[in-house]
Amino acid sequence: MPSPALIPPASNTLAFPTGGCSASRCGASANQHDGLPEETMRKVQDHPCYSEEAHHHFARMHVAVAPACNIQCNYCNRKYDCSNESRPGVVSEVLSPAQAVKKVLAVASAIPQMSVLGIAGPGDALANPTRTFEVFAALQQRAPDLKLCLSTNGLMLPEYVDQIAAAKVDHVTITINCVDADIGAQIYPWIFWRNRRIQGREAAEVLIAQQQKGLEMLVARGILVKVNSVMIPGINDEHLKEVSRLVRAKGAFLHNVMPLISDPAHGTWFGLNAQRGPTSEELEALQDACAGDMNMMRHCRQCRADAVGMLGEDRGEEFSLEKIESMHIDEVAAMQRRIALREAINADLQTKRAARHAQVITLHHRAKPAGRPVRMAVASRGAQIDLHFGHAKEFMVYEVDAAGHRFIGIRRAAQYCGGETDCGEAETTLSRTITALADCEVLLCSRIGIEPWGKLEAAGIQPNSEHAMEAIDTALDEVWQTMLAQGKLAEQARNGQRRA
Ligand code: CLF
Ligand code: SF4
Repeated sequence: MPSPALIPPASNTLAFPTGGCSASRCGASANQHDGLPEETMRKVQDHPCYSEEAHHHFARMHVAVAPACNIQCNYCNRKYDCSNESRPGVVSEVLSPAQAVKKVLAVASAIPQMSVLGIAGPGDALANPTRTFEVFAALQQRAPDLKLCLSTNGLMLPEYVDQIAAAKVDHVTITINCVDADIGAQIYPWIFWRNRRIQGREAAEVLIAQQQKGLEMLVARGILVKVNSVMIPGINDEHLKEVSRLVRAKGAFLHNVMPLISDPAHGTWFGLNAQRGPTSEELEALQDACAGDMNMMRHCRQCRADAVGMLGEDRGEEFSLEKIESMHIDEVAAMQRRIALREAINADLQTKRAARHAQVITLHHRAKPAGRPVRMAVASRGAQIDLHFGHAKEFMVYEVDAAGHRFIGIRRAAQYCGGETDCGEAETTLSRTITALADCEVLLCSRIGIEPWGKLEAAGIQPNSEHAMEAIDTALDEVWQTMLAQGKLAEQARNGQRRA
């Protein structure tokens, strides 16, 4: 249990409606945005991590300027990027601040959807404050339309909150894995604090106190805070519900519960000691349990510290230092292009949101709509169904019913069709994908081969490529309506295939 001092007074709470649409359940994106104060909406609407809707339309990039770290997490091996925000086992090349600024301006001129620049490693952004703030200061001057974002373990946060606010950083992620020092001692073997290394429970106590103080100070300054938590079965899984309640009460905007990825090949303490990560069912169940108190992020891709592009894609190779040297960049023209595109996308989304809301209100005033919810998996690069089944590395899973659709999460699958892959390997990959999508009844993609089609169908997952290149939200609703009209959605649960 946290000490009573950690429980905040109610007045500390930043107003955030958990369900703006009181009529019924809208699509997740509609729910998330409805009723937000205008200023918050402005900060969220084109940030791909803070808005599930925005992640289909806007890109982010990270610059790896922060190599050092001031704590040790048992799921981290310092050869790799910070696992608090990155997929373990990934190595990013460290840039100098000047190289980083150059790269940001090059990427932002080539990808007009880019709306956010984040610093998330490869160590901790605030263990490298000079480098981190140098990048932010330069971009504030040269690309002021970009949102600035940073991710930290929180140890040094209280010391830098004023500098963060002065740098116009609107979004901060703090990784908070616990609010109980006994649990913390199982996750953090040591921290480096006031010029000495401290260990065990004492280390966890300091870290937790700093994280909580930093969270309160950021909220008091109107900075949006996302809390990342790594779910470690048997250590903090049950406890994260309490973490969620507490950070919500203190005004955090969003909670991102990420799975521990534990592999002996990564050489982490947890990996070498057979600490397992959660299954996708366990992760989704915890996210659902936390969602009662908190707005949950479910579309995190555990990006690299040098990620470039839409969430889920990595275009880093297009922007090597060598390549950007030869690029011609007109910073002002590029900024104008970004601003114009952003305005057009946001106006379009606003219109769609209003239409969805009107539809939900209409449904609410009719008799309870018939038809059970259906889970559908989608292969996509962004907002449309534009990906071949065999090229998808991941699938977005939605639950669809008469009131709209709700984003459930990302299911990773190795690519079925790798070109060079032999058939035996492809077979294994397909079986893994079928297992990962076992709770889905429909799979939407732009194309699919006959063989995987047959195997998916035999497993009770109906492939559908009729909606290729259509918007995901429209296609989901149309497929559900078609199933309803075909009499497939009687209220009883589907043939034992559903997980929950
Ligand atoms: Fe980067 Fe993080 Fe900012 Fe996003 S990522 S610093 S908040 S701009 Fe996003 Fe990537 Fe998940 Fe992070 S999907 S790992 S949550
Ligand atoms: Fe590794 Fe990040 Fe933890 Fe530091 S904060 S030990 S870089 S996971």
